[in-house]
Amino acid sequence: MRFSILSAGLLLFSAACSSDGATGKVGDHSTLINTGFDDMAGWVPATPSLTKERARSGLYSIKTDKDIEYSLTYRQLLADVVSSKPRKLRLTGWVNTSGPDADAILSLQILSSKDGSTVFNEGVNVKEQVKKPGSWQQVSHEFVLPEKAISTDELRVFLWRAGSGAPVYLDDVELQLVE
Ligand SMILES: [Ca+2]
Repeated sequence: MRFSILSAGLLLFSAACSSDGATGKVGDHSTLINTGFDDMAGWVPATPSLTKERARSGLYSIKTDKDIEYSLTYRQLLADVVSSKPRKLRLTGWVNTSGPDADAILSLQILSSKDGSTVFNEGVNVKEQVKKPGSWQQVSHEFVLPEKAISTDELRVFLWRAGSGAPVYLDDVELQLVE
């Protein structure tokens, strides 16, 4: 699935996702990002996307709804996430939808550091994978990155409201280096 997100808007904040300093090296299936969002409260600008309405871990998750098109967003240079050129990344998250019409895309995006143009933009359609509203379900996808992605490009991970605007919650997000 491809879609265009060029106007990410004001709700894009740099999220201080925790990462394990012992990982992030090529050669194993390293965990590059691993967060349950609970450490972020107080450290990021106030945003309605960071919510205590539902949580799989701790007290917090992030959400999209009728007023939040883009969730709190992870933004980091590729070079600061992984030490050499990644070819394949696995993104995993736990999603809780508020009803059968709730829809969102768990998105992985790479933007050019030169001009902000989109180098890569794919996502996991939550509605296609989550069949039981109200319960936490895991979604996962492996993204094959294009050869043109370079270390100075910016990696973004976020939830994008794609459908009705009914709330969709995301918790316990992990990004792994596959190869
Ligand atoms: Ca949490």
